[in-house]
Amino acid sequence: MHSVSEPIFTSGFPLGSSAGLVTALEWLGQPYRLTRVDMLGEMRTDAYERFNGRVETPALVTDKGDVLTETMAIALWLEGRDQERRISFAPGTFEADRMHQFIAFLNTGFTGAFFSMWVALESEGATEEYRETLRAFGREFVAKRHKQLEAMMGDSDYLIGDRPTLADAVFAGVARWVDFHEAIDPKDYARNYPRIHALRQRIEADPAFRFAVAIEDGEPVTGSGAMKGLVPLEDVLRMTGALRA
Ligand SMILES: N[C@@H](CCC(=O)N[C@@H](CS)C(=O)NCC(=O)O)C(=O)O
Repeated sequence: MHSVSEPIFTSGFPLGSSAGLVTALEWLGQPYRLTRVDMLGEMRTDAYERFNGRVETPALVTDKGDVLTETMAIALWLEGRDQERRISFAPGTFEADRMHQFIAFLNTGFTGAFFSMWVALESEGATEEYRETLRAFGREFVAKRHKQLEAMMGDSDYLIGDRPTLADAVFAGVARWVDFHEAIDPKDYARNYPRIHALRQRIEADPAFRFAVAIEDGEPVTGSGAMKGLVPLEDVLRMTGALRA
């Protein structure tokens, strides 16, 4: 592995959960770079599989050149570098424990609830009946997880207290999937999940999240200034030893 000057994080598109941690990187304000990953195209290569054996985003190349995958591991890596506690809380506090609890729920039960809907979309050759079964299963689970998350939330502006943290970032990356999959009737969304609805509106209007989405969409954008440049995926694969040519 080669040492790199700043950590490099993936922005997986379309609609990657990575947008959540890009938002967190913007809130954190420490120098980083991004590499855009087309999950429907350039992610499907042997080199990418050597980079991340699960063939997924997100992934982080640390400042030491190591490759770290899995949302929760990357969130913990960021937390460890957040000495000013911009996006996390002091270790050992109840707020820190609550933040971990939210991140764990969001990254497992909440994210997983959409799984069958992604399968319905992507399974080639499936019958319409099979797809509808998957979608119906997904709608049921998405509603269940929304109900549970709504009950876990308090009346503060963000998931824990009055400022955004890593938990809100992880939330923002996946909460938008509900629209894409039409998993919950828009009429029911604000009425049944008012806290979730309000949190989404707050974060989706935040310049950090808007930056993350613009990067996903390939639009020229500056952001907070912490993002020091886009690196072609090929360069990232080469510098990590995944591309051997
Ligand atoms: N457990 C992983 C899951 C990551 C994940 O599901 N990534 C999705 C995008 S949000 C992906 O890469 N999907 C492509 C695929 O599965 O083919 C994590 O939390 O980081």
